[in-house]
Amino acid sequence: MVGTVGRLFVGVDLAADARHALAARLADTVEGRLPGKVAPPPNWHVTLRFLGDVDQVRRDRLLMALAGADLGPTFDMTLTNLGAFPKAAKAAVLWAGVADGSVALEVLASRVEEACREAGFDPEERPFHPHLTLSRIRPPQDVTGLIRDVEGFRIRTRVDGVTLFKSHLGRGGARYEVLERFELGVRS
Ligand code: 2AM
Repeated sequence: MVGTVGRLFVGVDLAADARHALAARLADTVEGRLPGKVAPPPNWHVTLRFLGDVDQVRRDRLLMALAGADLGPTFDMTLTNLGAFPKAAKAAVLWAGVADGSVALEVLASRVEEACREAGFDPEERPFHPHLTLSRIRPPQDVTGLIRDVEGFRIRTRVDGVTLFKSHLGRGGARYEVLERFELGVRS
């Protein structure tokens, strides 16, 4: 794409205490046993809208649209239990799920989607499944036992902003650069 500024997505960054709590839970239960390409804790986030390669004009329009959007109030979400896409018996993506707060996240994702459309992006057709990716597994594996071993945690954390990230893909794995953060509960 001409004039691309990179591969962008909008997500919810995880607060440091929740990041530490989840890392501790994994260390206590399945240390060293996560299969596939494991996402390091600094990379953990919940994607609200993946944009792919974006040109400068649309990036700037999106920054304006998100800055001017009413993204709604802050809210709490609870990270709980692991799951897998497409299914635990043949997992390609291992994730931590969202319990309380998943409806609020869905509403937030739809507000972000509105801003994306305002900025000229095509509508997102895929349904929103809030999740926090822990590992990408090729070829897929059965993670049923592993999911069971981690079960039973609840990590409550506040969602108070959304972040526009730039994804840098490299041989050492992905790195996510924060381009801009937009606070919830603030109307500009
Ligand atoms: P994932 O966590 O489910 O893999 C940065 O790559 C973020 O954008 C990740 O959270 C990833 O979701 C998401 N992402 C990457 N490629 C995507 C695609 N083609 N469609 C939707 N989401 C994608």
